[in-house]
Amino acid sequence: MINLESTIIQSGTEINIEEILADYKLVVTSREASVIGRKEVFMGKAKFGIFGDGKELPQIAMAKVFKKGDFRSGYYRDQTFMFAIGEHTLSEYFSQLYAHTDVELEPASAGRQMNGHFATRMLDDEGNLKDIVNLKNSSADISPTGGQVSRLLGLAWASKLFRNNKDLWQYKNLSNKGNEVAFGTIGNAATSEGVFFETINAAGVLQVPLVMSIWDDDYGISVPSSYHTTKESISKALSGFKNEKHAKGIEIFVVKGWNYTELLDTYKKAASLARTKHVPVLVHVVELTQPQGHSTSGSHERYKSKERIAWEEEHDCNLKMRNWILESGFSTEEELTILESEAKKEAKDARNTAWKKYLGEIIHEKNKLLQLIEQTLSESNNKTEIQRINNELGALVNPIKADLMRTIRKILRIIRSENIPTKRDWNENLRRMLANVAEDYDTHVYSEAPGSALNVEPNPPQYDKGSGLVDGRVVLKTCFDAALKRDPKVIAFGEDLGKIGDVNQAFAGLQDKYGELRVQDTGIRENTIIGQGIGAALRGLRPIAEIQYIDYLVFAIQVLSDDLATLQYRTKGGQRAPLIIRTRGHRLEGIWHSGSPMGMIINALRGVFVLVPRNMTKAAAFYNTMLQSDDPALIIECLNGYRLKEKLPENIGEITEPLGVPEIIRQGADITVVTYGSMCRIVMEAANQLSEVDIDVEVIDVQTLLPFDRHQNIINSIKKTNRVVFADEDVPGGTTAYMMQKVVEEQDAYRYLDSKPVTISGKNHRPAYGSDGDYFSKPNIEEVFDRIYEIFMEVNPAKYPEIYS
Ligand SMILES: Cc1ncc(C[n+]2csc(CCOP(=O)(O)OP(=O)(O)O)c2C)c(N)n1
Ligand SMILES: [Mg+2]
Repeated sequence: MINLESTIIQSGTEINIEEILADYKLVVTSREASVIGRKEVFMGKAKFGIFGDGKELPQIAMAKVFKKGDFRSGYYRDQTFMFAIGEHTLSEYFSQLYAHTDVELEPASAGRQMNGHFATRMLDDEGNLKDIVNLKNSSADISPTGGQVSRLLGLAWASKLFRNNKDLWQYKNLSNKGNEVAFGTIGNAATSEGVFFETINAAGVLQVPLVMSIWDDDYGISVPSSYHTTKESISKALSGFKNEKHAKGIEIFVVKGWNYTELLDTYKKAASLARTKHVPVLVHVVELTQPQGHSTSGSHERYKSKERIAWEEEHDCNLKMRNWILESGFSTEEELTILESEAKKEAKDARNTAWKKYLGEIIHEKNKLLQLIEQTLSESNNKTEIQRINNELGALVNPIKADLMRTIRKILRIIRSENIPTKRDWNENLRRMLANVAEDYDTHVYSEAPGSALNVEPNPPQYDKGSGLVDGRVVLKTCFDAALKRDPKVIAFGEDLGKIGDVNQAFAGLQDKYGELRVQDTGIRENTIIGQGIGAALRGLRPIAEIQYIDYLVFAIQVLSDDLATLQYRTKGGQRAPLIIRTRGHRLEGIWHSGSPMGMIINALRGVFVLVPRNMTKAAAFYNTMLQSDDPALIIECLNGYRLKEKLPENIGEITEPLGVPEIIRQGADITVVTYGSMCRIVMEAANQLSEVDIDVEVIDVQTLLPFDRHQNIINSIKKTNRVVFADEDVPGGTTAYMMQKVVEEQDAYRYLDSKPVTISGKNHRPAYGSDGDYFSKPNIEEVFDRIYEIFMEVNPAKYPEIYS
């Protein structure tokens, strides 16, 4: 008989035997899910599998201290944790393995992510944040190893802001005065990534409630720790970060991953330190194993020695727990065997349920198509070919949607010249299926909720008689001042942004006015500046993260592209991070202070709006627009525009600018130039000079690259002028090629062109230093003049003789 009385174990952690056995059952269930999952892949029922076997026990301990309002930012091994906090069911686990696109059955990603990529749904149907303080939250995983820790910093930092800024206490659905802890997990090998060190350092500097667990199994796929980590131990390597009495750092714990009581004890201490004192904690969980190897892509016998495999078998955390239960007399062999078989049955049943639901829908569709083929066979003269397709489809045991789509398309191709009744049915099926798969795979790149940035109403600037001319930076400063005043959730941070108010002084004096918690300096660490913003935005704040120059955005492209840009897509609208990234670029001085790598940016950042205002009033309008919306955006100010004079609108705090609406900034009849940003001024001046030789240029500022001309207005200009030039400062074939594709292909501009479409861009190298470097690296007024003049030389050589001979 088992004694069900409470038992006291280690450092006063009290736990009763029922709980111990429930924990054991969960780790066994989780292990079984991994075992079955691997088999499913090998049976061809799923494409790829990566599982949490060998890492079960520490996750139970972490789950025990994970409270409502807390956040996880982890990686693909965390299934046991997700089961334990009740935010991932076994059938959801298998539905994800099968890539089921039903969001009810696969709420993490609706079939968009590989298995083991967890996420909770944080938004309601209207796209509003739920009462996240009463939910156990997991931010959405990404596959790039280590990529999750940048966002972890932000999730933890938000607690600090919520605790220390009393103006935020009113948002009771977001935070309970900053008591929330952000729990991170990362593999031992992934700690070699630069962003891990950047995050640890920033956490120590910021003193934020972050508990970073390292699941250490001594390997990263086939590569052992000796290749990854100094001293083969990340906790040893990081020991200089350790908290000291008079020097704040991070707390470091090392614990064996198979020791249940030690784990409970350690996580209790770690969470308490983080929660009560906002001390960042690192928990290095050692001696973990990987019983099935890394993933379904290979077997670990290829790279682990026999001795290592034997050691892993012996130190399997589930086995160790079992032995401990028996040795402690908490249960008997017989009882554990029963419990284990129950656990296994639960996993198997969940597999069966999930598979049935997944396949059931497709088989239903398949049968409908087979019936339709029967009918078509009776109508068509192409019986042999149709019969062959019938046989192919009929033979498929586990069809996928692509098989059905292929069938429909092939049948329609075969009957293309026949006028038979079922043709209409086939076309209907095609349309229905295309709509379904578009919904499954091609939605939620941006917000589709009422809060989409595309729904923000335009509000133009108003000027009264007293509106004087001021420096561009003052226009921005007035806008930021109004935003900070309006909403306590607005925060701004970046290198040199706090004390001096950014290198161009658009935040000058605002730290004094709103305090360090609202307007903050950061270290030089672009990746985690963005991570700070993503985490804070996920938690309902309205961050403006500044990257000092666009050229340094390259350091952050990874997190922007992998994390921020994919967030809404990879959760099918289950999460959003309306982060605004502020930066400046285009023209100034030298290789790293005048870049305009817009092609790189727009191609890497689908999912983030990219706005390229030509002056600071436009920039201010975009900040206001984005602050009213659910979507993230990158706003690139013109580096040479801070000292240019602009009229200060009296309604600067309210002006908004619609996204994807180009503006004609000069009317003209002969040729259309499509451009943006700093190039607007160059093109406008060239246009003035061209008018002197009787060439009347229409200049269009596209204003936003993502989205681009949503209402397809540029074509109307080309219908009038019949000629088009795309101009910018990017490399040849960069964003000018993108704009050309959007206009010539998508808007069918080729139909109206009387001359070949032309691109004017920067040179094939980064801009050289100095005013001459600028003149000879970027398009200049004379070059724009000449390239446009050349077009007219071809049109009318008599009127436009060669200038240079
Ligand atoms: C940035 C990046 N590089 C490489 C990979 C391929 N990859 C996936 S998992 C992995 C090993 C990770 O090992 P570790 O961090 O120790 O985690 P474990 O799988 O051992 O738990 C690698 C190299 C990746 N996903 N992302
Ligand atoms: Mg590892």
